[in-house]
Amino acid sequence: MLEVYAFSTPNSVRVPVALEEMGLEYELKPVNVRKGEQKDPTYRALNPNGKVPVLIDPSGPDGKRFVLTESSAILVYLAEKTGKLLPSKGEARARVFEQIFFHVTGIGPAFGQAGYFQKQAPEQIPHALTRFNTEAARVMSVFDGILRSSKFAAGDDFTIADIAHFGWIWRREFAGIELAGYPNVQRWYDSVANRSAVGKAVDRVTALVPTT
Ligand SMILES: N[C@@H](CCC(=O)N[C@@H](CS)C(=O)NCC(=O)O)C(=O)O
Repeated sequence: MLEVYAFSTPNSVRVPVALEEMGLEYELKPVNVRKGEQKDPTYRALNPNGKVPVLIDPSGPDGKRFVLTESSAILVYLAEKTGKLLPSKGEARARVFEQIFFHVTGIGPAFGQAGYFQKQAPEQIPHALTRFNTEAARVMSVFDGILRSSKFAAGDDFTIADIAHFGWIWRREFAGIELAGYPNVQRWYDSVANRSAVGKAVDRVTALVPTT
């Protein structure tokens, strides 16, 4: 069975969402990033970058065990393995990659840094707060503009581009972002969050957080 090392985090949740949407069975292996388990040498043997998620496919390319890091690379791998949620050619495929790259170079870093400087930095740095809060709001406006004329992130159909965006927008509170000022993102978010596969993945990932 596929194994996913993950925690209740923006990048982790993307992988279970994809697996649920694709109808693949998987086992979730918790890595408590609050306790630093992602830095353990045994975990770093899977991901030298010391971050979640990691996917292990016992039947990877050429039928061999395959370990893959980077949530966006995992989304593409799973889409190509199953032939689902990624158009095979042309503009439709390019639009999916356009959105994934926009997410990983735009929304993801802006949200991550905004949240860090708001909530975790050892000192308040006004310029950093202004810089990353402004950038987080700006990229949300860009995404809202895209969704003004598009049902999903990369066109009329739900794809891995929507899954790529979902993680951080699900965890937007960390970056101090609210959907109130972004009506098209709100409409898109509700439609994605209400998908039964997405709900199942969110429930499974959320359950990884210890209650004691
Ligand atoms: N580009 C990586 C980012 C992974 C990442 O930043 N994961 C975070 C959780 S969302 C993490 O492991 N944080 C703990 C740490 O950085 O030590 C991916 O998409 O997989």
